[in-house]
Amino acid sequence: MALLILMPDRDSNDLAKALKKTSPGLDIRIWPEVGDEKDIKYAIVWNHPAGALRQYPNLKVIASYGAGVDHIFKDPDLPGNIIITRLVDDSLSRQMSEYIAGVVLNHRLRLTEYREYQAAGVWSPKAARPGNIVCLLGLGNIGREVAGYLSGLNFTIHGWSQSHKDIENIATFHGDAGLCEALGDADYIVCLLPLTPKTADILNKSLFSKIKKGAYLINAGRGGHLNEDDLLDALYQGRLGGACLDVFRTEPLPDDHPFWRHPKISITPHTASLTNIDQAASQFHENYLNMVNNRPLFNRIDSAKGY
Ligand code: NDP
Ligand code: OXD
Repeated sequence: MALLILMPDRDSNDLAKALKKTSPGLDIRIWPEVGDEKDIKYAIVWNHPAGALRQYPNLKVIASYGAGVDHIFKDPDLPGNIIITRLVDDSLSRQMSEYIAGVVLNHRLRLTEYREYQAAGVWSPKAARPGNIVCLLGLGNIGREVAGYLSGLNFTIHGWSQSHKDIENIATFHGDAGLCEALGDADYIVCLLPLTPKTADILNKSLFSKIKKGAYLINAGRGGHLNEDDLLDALYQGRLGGACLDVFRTEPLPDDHPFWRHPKISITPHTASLTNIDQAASQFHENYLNMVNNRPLFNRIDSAKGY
């Protein structure tokens, strides 16, 4: 019985080392040096090639090397009847909270603007931007933590989710009917949704038509949430005052992409919140043992919902 690491664009050796530290006896195979394919029962994946998971006839569990699982579901040739899990950990939520707070405060305090004035030798004091309402699209493990962090900084939080939520100090909204109200008069719109057929392209012309004029967009969910042409249009029309994007339809962002040089767009290279290898290794190991001992696995995905 063996565990496979299948992450073509990540350093698999670091994860293998962390797993070995937790469990020296574990039989770990690093793709593409898989050995006997029949041995593989548990696969840790990130951006695996489509169809690759079909090759393991005894595969029982696919574990995402991150919080998101869209990279798994986009494989049209995924084997059926398999348990899919994802990472849920404090470190992911904490990093995201700091990232979102950093971006919001940077915009509110005009820090990037002053850097530009500095480059031009201009002394131009201005008051901080007044807006302090943040609308979080997604109130899951990460969204809820971000909400608490920002409300501790005295921001007013609106949160939107699929199902009804009751969270202290947050105005909550849910479902299609609640979206318009959640966006309402928000100064910052933050996407922390999973990418599913229902949320794909959600940051589009129709949503931008419902927001407060000049609001600031932060997308740390997935590139597939954003209609890129609609964003460019909304920035040009002034519907949006600016945007900070961490995730993109194509990553790395292609050299000739218009976002690179857009004066109202800030870019970070999918680093809002990075998987902590040691925490991940300990979760994978625990769930691997759950599988071996026929115990229920934690952080399972509901395949019908897609997250
Ligand atoms: P969760 O599954 O815990 O939460 C998802 C949230 O989105 C839930 O509140 C859910 O509602 C809501 N949601 C899902 N579908 C809809 C819908 N159709 N309409 C309204 N709300 C919806 O995920 P996490 O919080 O752990 O992670 C969220 C995403 O963040 C990940 O999927 C990933 O894409 C992204 N991410 C990005 C990172 C980065 O570095 N940029 C790092 C880590 C994650 P409900 O609660 O009712 O189910
Ligand atoms: C994740 C990510 O989903 O890093 O964990 O995007």
